[in-house]
Amino acid sequence: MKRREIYSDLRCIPPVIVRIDGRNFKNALSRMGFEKPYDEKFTSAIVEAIESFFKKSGLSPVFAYTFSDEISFFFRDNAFDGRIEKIDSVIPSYISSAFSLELDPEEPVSFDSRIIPVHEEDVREYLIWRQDEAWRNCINSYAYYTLISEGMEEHEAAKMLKNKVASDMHELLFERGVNISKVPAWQRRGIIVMKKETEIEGFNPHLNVKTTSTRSKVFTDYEIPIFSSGEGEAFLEKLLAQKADG
Ligand SMILES: Nc1nc2c(ncn2[C@@H]2O[C@H](COP(=O)(O)OP(=O)(O)OP(=O)(O)O)[C@@H](O)[C@H]2O)c(=O)[nH]1
Ligand SMILES: [Mg+2]
Repeated sequence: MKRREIYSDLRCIPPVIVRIDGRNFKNALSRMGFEKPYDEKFTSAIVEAIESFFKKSGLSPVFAYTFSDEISFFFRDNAFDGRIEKIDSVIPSYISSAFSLELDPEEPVSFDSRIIPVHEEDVREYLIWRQDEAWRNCINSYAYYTLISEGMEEHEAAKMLKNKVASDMHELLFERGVNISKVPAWQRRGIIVMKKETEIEGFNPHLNVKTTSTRSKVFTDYEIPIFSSGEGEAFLEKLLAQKADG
């Protein structure tokens, strides 16, 4: 029977990005009563799940980028010897279980998973692409739920927004008192979770000397820059200079 496990030798070569996405979260999050378009409790639970992954999964992503119900992890090391089945099952299942324990153990959730092989120099382009999607998603969902809150039917709101460009939606929202450029940065640009090395000052009583050691701490950044800007370029340069494990 073992020889029938025909996919178990499929492997990828690092570096890779693993992107997971909540399955059917539109309905699942509605059922759980989360606020629309953005709910802080939902986003906190996603961030807690990612932080737990960094601390306890035994895997060492360089960073994670998240918005809405998706998370991208960047790996430089050869997690699970590159075995596709392992990567695509263990990572989403860890996040599903951490997320459910954090939020509502009565509501099981699942995430799909895909692996994107990249070169180090592709990471910026990848992140710019996902952040553009975060922004599109932000402006779209604010416009959609603002129309719904005015009493418009779902299909009418969807029809009204179809084929509208970002500047039209900006205008539509502004007329209704929502300044989209002033909503929290994490909603417009997404969130980065990473390990950060910090210097710890100590004291060695035997030698009677001050000591310094480095520890890595998981750090979540809710105020990230626009990746395609100059500030964003400097931010990513620093982010990618981080070691995978420390
Ligand atoms: N209420 C609420 N919904 C959210 C929030 N963040 C993301 N979502 C929902 O998550 C969905 C994510 O989009 P998709 O991944 O394309 O949709 P999905 O329903 O998860 O469907 P599949 O991923 O194809 O299984 C959005 O449509 C939103 O409805 C939030 O903070 N609050
Ligand atoms: Mg989804």
